[in-house]
Amino acid sequence: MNARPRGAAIVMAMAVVAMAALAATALLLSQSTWARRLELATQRSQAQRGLEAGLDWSRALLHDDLRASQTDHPGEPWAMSLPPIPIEGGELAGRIEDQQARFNLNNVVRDGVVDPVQEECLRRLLARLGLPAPLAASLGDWLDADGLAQGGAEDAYYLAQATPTLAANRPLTDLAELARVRGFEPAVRERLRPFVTALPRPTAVNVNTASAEVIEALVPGLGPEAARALVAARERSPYLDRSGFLGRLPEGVRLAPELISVNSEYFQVDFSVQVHGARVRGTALLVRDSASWPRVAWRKFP
Ligand SMILES: [Ca+2]
Ligand SMILES: [Ca+2]
Repeated sequence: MNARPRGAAIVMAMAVVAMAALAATALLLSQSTWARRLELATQRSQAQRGLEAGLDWSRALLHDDLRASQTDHPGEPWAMSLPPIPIEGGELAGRIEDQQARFNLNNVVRDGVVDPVQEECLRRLLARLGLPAPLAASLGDWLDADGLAQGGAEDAYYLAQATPTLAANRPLTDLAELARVRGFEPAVRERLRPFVTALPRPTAVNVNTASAEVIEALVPGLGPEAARALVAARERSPYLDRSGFLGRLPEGVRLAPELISVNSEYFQVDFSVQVHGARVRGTALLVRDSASWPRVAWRKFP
């Protein structure tokens, strides 16, 4: 063999070796990426199981609470935030929040028709929060069954928008739906969020958990100072029944008893779980309407 072909053969052999080395490196890399992905997926599914455990824990806690007490107030075990607790490879944290501490926006319409008493409560809440009064009529038209604009907006308005849509003419399924209602700009929704909820049926406000703002909205002529006094009074001992609360209203102030309760059926649970590099969050609405195990009305789990 002369020198030239031999040299070429050596170069060729070196190239083959180099390519093989490159291929092996690429394979190793893709294997390690794959292994990492698999590890993350495993951690994620562990974290999801953690969320399920959190939900079961909440249901058990609420179930036990119903057997132990006729009232629901912030001093009860369900109301304490769960500090991060260790689980295998990570931690679980969360809390349960009474949704009847808030004004249920779906109360504004009952059986397809605006309920003037509830609409008035919403107007007072809007005024208390410094938000425009016409929002109440906007919501009323969005929720009521008819297509007749009564101070708010119906299909004609929603069809004329950049993204045409129709008025829902039914209860809100979720607070996020407010974004579609006339006037409920992001800043408005942000201001309202801590005080309102959207529950699947009409509900009373639990005066043992509601904020002073929500209580003030319920009671015509109450005012902020008296509302704060009613909240302060329950901190010493919760209201045991409606008349316990009604009896503390200032002279001359009246409230329809059916607007309030001292216990609750709707609770929202929020959990976050971290397992090594994976973190997941979940939210669910629980209904506890009898001595049976609380039901899940909806859940947003990954
Ligand atoms: Ca209770
Ligand atoms: Ca309507």
